[in-house]
Amino acid sequence: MSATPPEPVPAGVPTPQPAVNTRQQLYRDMSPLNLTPLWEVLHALVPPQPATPCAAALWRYDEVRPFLMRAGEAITAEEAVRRVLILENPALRGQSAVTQSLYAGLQLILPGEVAPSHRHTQSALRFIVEGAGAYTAVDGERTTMRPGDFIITPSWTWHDHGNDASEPVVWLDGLDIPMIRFLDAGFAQNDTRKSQTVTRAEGTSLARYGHNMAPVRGDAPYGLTSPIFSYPYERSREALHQLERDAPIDAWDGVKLRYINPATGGSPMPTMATFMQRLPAGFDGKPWRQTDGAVYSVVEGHGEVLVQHGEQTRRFTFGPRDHFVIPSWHTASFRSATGCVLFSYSDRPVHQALGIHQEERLS
Ligand code: 1HN
Repeated sequence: MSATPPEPVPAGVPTPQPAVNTRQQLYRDMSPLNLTPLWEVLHALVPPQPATPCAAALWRYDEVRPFLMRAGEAITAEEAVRRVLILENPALRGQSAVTQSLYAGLQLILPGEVAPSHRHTQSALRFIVEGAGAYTAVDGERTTMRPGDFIITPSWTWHDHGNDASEPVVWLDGLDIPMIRFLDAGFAQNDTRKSQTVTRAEGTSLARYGHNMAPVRGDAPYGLTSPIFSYPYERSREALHQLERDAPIDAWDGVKLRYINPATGGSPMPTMATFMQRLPAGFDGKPWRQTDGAVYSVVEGHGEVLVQHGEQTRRFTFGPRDHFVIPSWHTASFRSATGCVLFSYSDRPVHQALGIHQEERLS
Protein backbone atom coordinates (compact mmCIF):
# COMPACT_ATOMS: atom_id res chain seq x y z
CA MET A 1 0.00 0.00 0.00
CA SER A 2 1.48 3.37 -0.99
CA ALA A 3 1.09 6.37 1.28
CA THR A 4 -0.77 9.36 -0.14
CA PRO A 5 1.35 12.53 -0.08
CA PRO A 6 0.00 15.40 2.05
CA GLU A 7 -2.43 17.67 0.20
CA PRO A 8 -0.95 21.02 -0.95
CA VAL A 9 -2.06 23.90 1.28
CA PRO A 10 -4.09 26.51 -0.70
CA ALA A 11 -2.68 30.05 -0.70
CA GLY A 12 -4.24 32.40 1.83
CA VAL A 13 -5.20 29.60 4.27
CA PRO A 14 -3.17 29.68 7.46
CA THR A 15 -0.60 26.90 7.51
CA PRO A 16 -2.02 24.05 9.64
CA GLN A 17 -0.21 23.01 12.77
CA PRO A 18 2.33 20.32 11.88
CA ALA A 19 0.60 18.06 14.42
CA VAL A 20 -2.78 18.48 12.69
CA ASN A 21 -1.20 17.71 9.35
CA THR A 22 0.51 14.65 10.78
CA ARG A 23 -2.76 13.47 12.28
CA GLN A 24 -4.82 13.98 9.11
CA GLN A 25 -2.16 12.07 7.22
CA LEU A 26 -2.29 9.28 9.80
CA TYR A 27 -6.10 9.03 9.50
CA ARG A 28 -5.97 8.84 5.71
CA ASP A 29 -3.18 6.29 5.66
CA MET A 30 -4.75 3.88 8.14
CA SER A 31 -8.35 4.20 6.93
CA PRO A 32 -7.95 1.43 4.28
CA LEU A 33 -7.13 -0.94 7.15
CA ASN A 34 -10.45 0.01 8.84
CA LEU A 35 -8.65 1.84 11.61
CA THR A 36 -9.92 5.10 13.05
CA PRO A 37 -8.81 7.22 16.02
CA LEU A 38 -10.89 7.04 19.19
CA TRP A 39 -9.83 10.51 20.33
CA GLU A 40 -11.82 12.15 17.53
CA VAL A 41 -15.09 10.48 18.64
CA LEU A 42 -14.60 9.80 22.35
CA HIS A 43 -16.86 12.60 23.54
CA ALA A 44 -19.73 11.50 21.30
CA LEU A 45 -19.26 7.83 22.23
CA VAL A 46 -19.60 8.45 25.95
CA PRO A 47 -21.74 11.59 26.22
CA PRO A 48 -22.11 13.18 29.65
CA GLN A 49 -25.82 12.35 29.47
CA PRO A 50 -28.07 10.53 26.98
CA ALA A 51 -27.96 12.31 23.62
CA THR A 52 -30.76 10.56 21.73
CA PRO A 53 -31.31 11.36 18.06
CA CYS A 54 -35.07 10.78 18.67
CA ALA A 55 -37.47 13.68 18.62
CA ALA A 56 -40.66 14.16 20.60
CA ALA A 57 -43.58 13.69 18.21
CA LEU A 58 -47.38 13.55 18.13
CA TRP A 59 -49.72 11.71 15.74
CA ARG A 60 -53.26 13.12 15.87
CA TYR A 61 -55.80 10.39 15.24
CA ASP A 62 -58.07 12.60 13.17
CA GLU A 63 -55.13 13.17 10.80
CA VAL A 64 -53.96 9.53 10.75
CA ARG A 65 -57.32 7.78 10.47
CA PRO A 66 -58.10 8.85 6.86
CA PHE A 67 -54.79 7.28 5.75
CA LEU A 68 -55.56 4.07 7.64
CA MET A 69 -58.93 3.87 5.87
CA ARG A 70 -57.25 4.56 2.51
CA ALA A 71 -54.82 1.73 3.28
CA GLY A 72 -57.94 -0.40 3.86
CA GLU A 73 -58.95 0.30 0.25
CA ALA A 74 -55.44 -0.07 -1.16
CA ILE A 75 -54.55 -3.52 0.23
CA THR A 76 -56.23 -6.41 2.03
CA ALA A 77 -55.02 -7.59 5.44
CA GLU A 78 -54.12 -10.94 3.92
CA GLU A 79 -52.09 -9.46 1.08
CA ALA A 80 -50.32 -7.04 3.42
CA VAL A 81 -49.88 -9.86 6.02
CA ARG A 82 -50.22 -7.01 8.54
CA ARG A 83 -51.92 -3.81 7.34
CA VAL A 84 -50.06 -1.29 9.46
CA LEU A 85 -49.03 2.34 9.19
CA ILE A 86 -45.77 2.67 11.06
CA LEU A 87 -45.42 5.60 13.47
CA GLU A 88 -41.91 6.61 12.48
CA ASN A 89 -39.98 8.97 14.64
CA PRO A 90 -39.49 12.10 12.48
CA ALA A 91 -35.79 12.08 13.36
CA LEU A 92 -35.39 8.36 12.49
CA ARG A 93 -37.19 8.19 9.13
CA GLY A 94 -36.63 4.99 7.19
CA GLN A 95 -35.75 2.95 10.28
CA SER A 96 -39.25 1.71 11.22
CA ALA A 97 -38.54 2.98 14.71
CA VAL A 98 -40.39 5.25 17.11
CA THR A 99 -37.41 5.29 19.49
CA GLN A 100 -33.95 3.75 19.04
CA SER A 101 -35.21 0.52 20.64
CA LEU A 102 -38.97 0.44 19.96
CA TYR A 103 -41.39 0.13 17.08
CA ALA A 104 -44.94 1.50 16.96
CA GLY A 105 -47.64 1.12 14.32
CA LEU A 106 -51.40 1.39 13.88
CA GLN A 107 -52.98 -1.76 12.48
CA LEU A 108 -56.35 -1.90 10.72
CA ILE A 109 -58.45 -5.02 10.26
CA LEU A 110 -61.75 -4.73 8.43
CA PRO A 111 -64.84 -6.89 8.95
CA GLY A 112 -64.36 -10.37 7.53
CA GLU A 113 -60.58 -10.07 7.21
CA VAL A 114 -57.84 -12.33 8.56
CA ALA A 115 -54.21 -11.41 9.23
CA PRO A 116 -52.50 -14.78 8.68
CA SER A 117 -50.72 -16.82 11.34
CA HIS A 118 -46.98 -16.41 11.85
CA ARG A 119 -44.45 -16.21 14.65
CA HIS A 120 -41.27 -14.29 15.41
CA THR A 121 -38.84 -13.76 18.25
CA GLN A 122 -39.86 -10.10 18.53
CA SER A 123 -42.35 -9.55 21.36
CA ALA A 124 -45.52 -7.61 20.55
CA LEU A 125 -48.18 -5.74 22.44
CA ARG A 126 -51.55 -4.62 21.09
CA PHE A 127 -53.41 -1.70 22.57
CA ILE A 128 -56.92 -1.43 21.18
CA VAL A 129 -57.67 2.07 19.87
CA GLU A 130 -60.93 1.90 17.90
CA GLY A 131 -63.69 -0.65 17.34
CA ALA A 132 -64.56 -3.87 19.09
CA GLY A 133 -65.07 -7.49 18.20
CA ALA A 134 -61.90 -8.38 16.33
CA TYR A 135 -59.83 -11.15 17.86
CA THR A 136 -56.23 -12.15 18.17
CA ALA A 137 -55.30 -15.79 18.63
CA VAL A 138 -52.19 -16.81 20.54
CA ASP A 139 -51.19 -20.39 21.19
CA GLY A 140 -54.67 -21.75 20.50
CA GLU A 141 -56.60 -19.18 22.53
CA ARG A 142 -58.59 -16.31 21.06
CA THR A 143 -59.04 -12.96 22.79
CA THR A 144 -61.76 -10.53 21.75
CA MET A 145 -60.52 -6.96 21.42
CA ARG A 146 -62.25 -4.00 23.04
CA PRO A 147 -61.02 -0.39 23.21
CA GLY A 148 -58.44 0.09 25.96
CA ASP A 149 -57.56 -3.61 26.25
CA PHE A 150 -53.84 -4.42 26.44
CA ILE A 151 -53.02 -7.70 24.69
CA ILE A 152 -49.73 -9.61 24.52
CA THR A 153 -48.15 -11.75 21.81
CA PRO A 154 -45.22 -13.52 23.51
CA SER A 155 -41.97 -14.06 21.62
CA TRP A 156 -42.07 -17.05 19.21
CA THR A 157 -45.80 -17.82 19.65
CA TRP A 158 -48.04 -18.38 16.62
CA HIS A 159 -50.49 -15.51 16.23
CA ASP A 160 -53.19 -14.46 13.80
CA HIS A 161 -55.87 -11.80 13.93
CA GLY A 162 -59.38 -11.70 12.51
CA ASN A 163 -62.44 -9.51 12.48
CA ASP A 164 -65.79 -11.31 12.77
CA ALA A 165 -67.55 -8.09 13.81
CA SER A 166 -69.17 -5.43 11.66
CA GLU A 167 -66.87 -2.45 12.20
CA PRO A 168 -63.22 -1.67 11.45
CA VAL A 169 -60.88 -2.36 14.36
CA VAL A 170 -57.65 -0.41 14.89
CA TRP A 171 -54.97 -1.08 17.44
CA LEU A 172 -51.52 0.16 18.37
CA ASP A 173 -48.78 -2.42 17.80
CA GLY A 174 -45.76 -2.03 20.07
CA LEU A 175 -42.80 -4.27 19.28
CA ASP A 176 -39.15 -4.51 20.30
CA ILE A 177 -38.10 -4.72 16.62
CA PRO A 178 -35.20 -2.22 16.68
CA MET A 179 -33.82 -3.88 19.82
CA ILE A 180 -33.90 -7.37 18.32
CA ARG A 181 -32.41 -5.98 15.08
CA PHE A 182 -29.59 -4.38 17.09
CA LEU A 183 -28.87 -7.74 18.70
CA ASP A 184 -29.20 -9.61 15.37
CA ALA A 185 -31.41 -12.11 17.17
CA GLY A 186 -34.53 -12.16 15.00
CA PHE A 187 -36.18 -15.30 13.61
CA ALA A 188 -39.57 -15.54 11.88
CA GLN A 189 -41.78 -18.22 10.33
CA ASN A 190 -45.04 -18.24 8.41
CA ASP A 191 -47.62 -20.81 9.45
CA THR A 192 -48.96 -23.29 6.92
CA ARG A 193 -52.45 -22.44 8.19
CA LYS A 194 -54.07 -19.04 7.72
CA SER A 195 -55.75 -19.17 11.14
CA GLN A 196 -54.55 -21.36 13.94
CA THR A 197 -56.80 -24.00 15.45
CA VAL A 198 -58.56 -22.90 18.61
CA THR A 199 -57.71 -25.37 21.37
CA ARG A 200 -58.76 -23.47 24.49
CA ALA A 201 -61.82 -21.45 25.46
CA GLU A 202 -61.55 -17.66 25.46
CA GLY A 203 -60.60 -16.37 28.90
CA THR A 204 -58.71 -19.51 29.98
CA SER A 205 -55.41 -17.68 30.51
CA LEU A 206 -57.15 -14.87 32.44
CA ALA A 207 -58.94 -17.42 34.65
CA ARG A 208 -55.68 -19.27 35.34
CA TYR A 209 -53.42 -16.32 35.97
CA GLY A 210 -55.52 -13.15 36.25
CA HIS A 211 -57.20 -13.56 39.65
CA ASN A 212 -54.25 -13.36 42.05
CA MET A 213 -53.97 -17.13 41.82
CA ALA A 214 -51.84 -19.43 39.69
CA PRO A 215 -51.80 -23.11 38.73
CA VAL A 216 -50.20 -25.32 41.33
CA ARG A 217 -47.73 -26.62 38.76
CA GLY A 218 -46.19 -25.13 35.61
CA ASP A 219 -46.90 -21.44 35.84
CA ALA A 220 -44.50 -19.99 33.21
CA PRO A 221 -45.74 -21.35 29.86
CA TYR A 222 -44.15 -18.43 27.94
CA GLY A 223 -40.86 -18.15 29.75
CA LEU A 224 -40.15 -14.54 30.69
CA THR A 225 -43.46 -13.31 29.21
CA SER A 226 -46.72 -13.03 31.12
CA PRO A 227 -49.07 -16.02 30.81
CA ILE A 228 -52.00 -13.55 30.56
CA PHE A 229 -52.76 -12.60 26.94
CA SER A 230 -55.28 -9.88 27.64
CA TYR A 231 -55.53 -7.25 30.35
CA PRO A 232 -59.08 -5.89 29.91
CA TYR A 233 -59.54 -2.12 30.12
CA GLU A 234 -62.59 -2.51 32.36
CA ARG A 235 -60.39 -3.68 35.21
CA SER A 236 -57.56 -1.18 34.76
CA ARG A 237 -60.06 1.67 34.48
CA GLU A 238 -61.87 0.65 37.65
CA ALA A 239 -58.60 0.45 39.60
CA LEU A 240 -57.48 3.91 38.45
CA HIS A 241 -60.85 5.47 39.24
CA GLN A 242 -60.93 4.02 42.73
CA LEU A 243 -57.38 5.20 43.42
CA GLU A 244 -58.23 8.66 42.11
CA ARG A 245 -61.07 8.78 44.62
CA ASP A 246 -59.43 7.16 47.61
CA ALA A 247 -55.65 7.58 47.45
CA PRO A 248 -53.13 10.43 47.23
CA ILE A 249 -52.46 11.76 43.71
CA ASP A 250 -48.81 11.61 42.63
CA ALA A 251 -47.58 15.11 41.69
CA TRP A 252 -45.71 13.80 38.60
CA ASP A 253 -47.80 10.86 37.38
CA GLY A 254 -51.32 11.43 38.68
CA VAL A 255 -52.52 7.89 39.32
CA LYS A 256 -50.21 5.48 37.49
CA LEU A 257 -50.02 1.69 37.62
CA ARG A 258 -47.75 -0.70 35.78
CA TYR A 259 -49.03 -3.92 34.24
CA ILE A 260 -47.39 -7.04 35.67
CA ASN A 261 -46.54 -10.58 34.81
CA PRO A 262 -48.44 -12.21 37.70
CA ALA A 263 -45.91 -15.02 37.86
CA THR A 264 -42.99 -12.71 38.60
CA GLY A 265 -44.35 -9.27 39.52
CA GLY A 266 -42.09 -7.91 36.77
CA SER A 267 -43.00 -6.44 33.39
CA PRO A 268 -45.42 -8.39 31.16
CA MET A 269 -42.68 -8.84 28.54
CA PRO A 270 -38.92 -9.03 29.08
CA THR A 271 -38.23 -6.11 26.74
CA MET A 272 -41.21 -3.82 27.28
CA ALA A 273 -42.97 -2.33 30.29
CA THR A 274 -46.56 -1.10 30.02
CA PHE A 275 -48.43 1.43 32.12
CA MET A 276 -51.82 3.04 32.48
CA GLN A 277 -52.37 6.32 34.26
CA ARG A 278 -55.18 8.69 35.04
CA LEU A 279 -54.61 12.42 35.33
CA PRO A 280 -57.42 13.87 37.45
CA ALA A 281 -59.34 16.94 36.25
CA GLY A 282 -57.28 20.05 36.98
CA PHE A 283 -53.99 18.11 37.08
CA ASP A 284 -50.90 20.30 36.64
CA GLY A 285 -48.04 17.83 36.88
CA LYS A 286 -44.44 18.39 37.92
CA PRO A 287 -41.69 17.66 35.34
CA TRP A 288 -39.70 14.42 35.18
CA ARG A 289 -37.24 12.65 32.92
CA GLN A 290 -36.20 9.03 32.55
CA THR A 291 -33.75 7.06 30.42
CA ASP A 292 -36.50 4.91 28.90
CA GLY A 293 -38.19 6.63 25.96
CA ALA A 294 -41.94 5.96 26.02
CA VAL A 295 -44.83 5.77 23.55
CA TYR A 296 -48.27 6.97 24.68
CA SER A 297 -51.77 6.15 23.48
CA VAL A 298 -54.52 8.46 24.73
CA VAL A 299 -57.46 6.38 25.93
CA GLU A 300 -59.93 8.95 27.24
CA GLY A 301 -60.08 12.69 27.81
CA HIS A 302 -57.90 15.59 26.79
CA GLY A 303 -54.69 17.07 28.09
CA GLU A 304 -51.33 18.45 27.14
CA VAL A 305 -47.73 17.41 27.50
CA LEU A 306 -44.78 19.77 27.60
CA VAL A 307 -41.54 18.15 26.38
CA GLN A 308 -38.28 20.01 26.80
CA HIS A 309 -34.79 19.03 25.64
CA GLY A 310 -31.85 21.42 25.41
CA GLU A 311 -33.10 24.57 23.72
CA GLN A 312 -36.16 22.79 22.28
CA THR A 313 -39.59 22.88 23.87
CA ARG A 314 -42.62 21.16 22.33
CA ARG A 315 -46.18 21.41 23.62
CA PHE A 316 -48.65 18.81 22.38
CA THR A 317 -52.35 19.02 23.15
CA PHE A 318 -53.93 15.60 22.86
CA GLY A 319 -57.29 13.88 22.80
CA PRO A 320 -58.63 10.32 22.53
CA ARG A 321 -56.68 7.96 20.20
CA ASP A 322 -53.81 10.38 19.68
CA HIS A 323 -50.29 8.96 20.04
CA PHE A 324 -47.08 10.61 21.12
CA VAL A 325 -43.51 9.71 22.00
CA ILE A 326 -41.36 11.16 24.78
CA PRO A 327 -37.71 10.26 24.03
CA SER A 328 -35.04 9.31 26.54
CA TRP A 329 -33.97 12.01 29.02
CA HIS A 330 -36.40 14.61 27.64
CA THR A 331 -38.08 16.55 30.45
CA ALA A 332 -41.85 16.11 30.35
CA SER A 333 -44.85 17.28 32.33
CA PHE A 334 -48.59 16.65 31.96
CA ARG A 335 -51.60 18.88 32.39
CA SER A 336 -55.25 18.05 32.03
CA ALA A 337 -58.15 20.41 32.68
CA THR A 338 -60.85 17.77 32.29
CA GLY A 339 -58.98 14.59 33.30
CA CYS A 340 -57.65 11.85 31.00
CA VAL A 341 -56.38 8.28 30.79
CA LEU A 342 -53.06 7.38 29.11
CA PHE A 343 -51.58 4.02 28.17
CA SER A 344 -47.83 3.86 27.61
CA TYR A 345 -44.99 1.44 26.94
CA SER A 346 -41.22 1.69 27.12
CA ASP A 347 -38.03 -0.37 27.14
CA ARG A 348 -37.61 0.10 30.90
CA PRO A 349 -37.16 -3.62 31.76
CA VAL A 350 -34.00 -3.70 29.65
CA HIS A 351 -32.58 -0.62 31.39
CA GLN A 352 -33.40 -2.22 34.73
CA ALA A 353 -31.89 -5.59 33.81
CA LEU A 354 -28.69 -3.78 32.83
CA GLY A 355 -28.70 -1.65 35.99
CA ILE A 356 -28.67 1.60 33.98
CA HIS A 357 -32.21 2.87 34.48
CA GLN A 358 -32.34 6.45 35.70
CA GLU A 359 -35.26 8.62 36.57
CA GLU A 360 -35.38 12.16 37.87
CA ARG A 361 -38.41 13.83 39.39
CA LEU A 362 -37.98 17.59 39.15
CA SER A 363 -39.92 20.25 40.98
C1 1HN B 1 -46.45 -8.36 13.45
O1 1HN B 1 -46.35 -9.68 13.51
C2 1HN B 1 -47.65 -7.74 13.75
O2 1HN B 1 -48.70 -9.76 14.39
C3 1HN B 1 -47.75 -6.36 13.70
O3 1HN B 1 -49.92 -8.02 14.15
C4 1HN B 1 -46.68 -5.60 13.33
C5 1HN B 1 -44.40 -5.43 12.59
C6 1HN B 1 -43.23 -6.03 12.22
C7 1HN B 1 -43.09 -7.39 12.29
C8 1HN B 1 -44.14 -8.18 12.70
C9 1HN B 1 -48.83 -8.57 14.14
C10 1HN B 1 -45.47 -6.19 12.99
C11 1HN B 1 -45.35 -7.58 13.05
